[in-house]
Amino acid sequence: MEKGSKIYVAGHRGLVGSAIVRNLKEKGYINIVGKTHSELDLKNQADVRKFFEEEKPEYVFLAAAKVGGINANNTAPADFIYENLEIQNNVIKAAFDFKVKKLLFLGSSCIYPKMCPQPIKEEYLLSGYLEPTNEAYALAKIAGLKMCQFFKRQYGANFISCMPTNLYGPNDNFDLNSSHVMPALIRKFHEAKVNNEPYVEVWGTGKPLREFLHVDDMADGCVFLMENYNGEEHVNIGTGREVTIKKLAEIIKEVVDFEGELRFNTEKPDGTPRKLLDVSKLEELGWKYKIELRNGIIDSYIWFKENNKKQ
Ligand code: GFB
Repeated sequence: MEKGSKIYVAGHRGLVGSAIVRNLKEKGYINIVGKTHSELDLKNQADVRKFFEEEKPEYVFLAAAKVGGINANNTAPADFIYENLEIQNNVIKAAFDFKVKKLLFLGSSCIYPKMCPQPIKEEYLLSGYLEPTNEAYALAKIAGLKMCQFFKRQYGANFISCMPTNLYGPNDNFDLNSSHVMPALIRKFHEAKVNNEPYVEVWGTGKPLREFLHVDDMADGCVFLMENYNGEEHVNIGTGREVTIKKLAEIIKEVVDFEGELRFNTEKPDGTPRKLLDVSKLEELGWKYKIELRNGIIDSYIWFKENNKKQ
């Protein structure tokens, strides 16, 4: 990519897309295009094709998706599979037809089998059953990464994919029904502290292990791949480190400075027991994460307090 190349970041207002835009700007890219949902509905094929025909982006980061935490995924599987397939089909095919030079498709670590060996290597994809709570989203993402592979294999399109682990950071969704665990617990601990409540409810047993990557690190890794990687196989992006949900809750409790207790609600699902990415492929290519978990949580909490006030 040249510094003046026209780069379209699909989903530029979301957690992932906004971080990619920040990273591109920091690196001196000056010609970045974004469209809000009301300006361009990526589920509408005709509108997407018109946009590509008129704007002719040279590079595309496909960071637009219907996303959510365990509850949203588990309760709206039809919406998750259909909307994600629509968005990615429209953008990938338009990128191909209107001769985009390179596209990066973003997926998720939930594409891997529930019980696959840990840490998870890229090659473990499709070696077993998926985790039921996010099967719909995972199937859409698997279709997207395979579609990129097949456009590369059949037509030589330079479409690559990366699979980030659980992400968090500025512009996250802090809605308690649809969010991921990190923003949910930041909000819960903050509100419990402000309201002097005796405890915070944590879903599940607290035993599942998760790996968390700050979205600024993820964005840096995505731009690195766009600049340096042209392979057919997708690439994992993560830290290679994991914590239990209980430990995560304890760290957030400390950061927020809440003095009450944790209560685990085992009526709520745990989801997959463990999903730790093997990030050796990306490290061998020359990229590694920088933001340690506690510092990232402090950063997210500051962002939440500032933006919560504005609402
Ligand atoms: O982040 P999360 O919603 O998604 O939940 P997944 C992770 C773990 O945190 C689960 C527990 O074991 C939850 O039960 N947890 C504890 C909570 N308290 C809470 C809470 O207040 N809210 C939430 N949301 N969780 C998602 C997938 O799975 O991961 C998506 O559904 C995507 O497809 C995403 O891949 C990265 O890590 O279980």
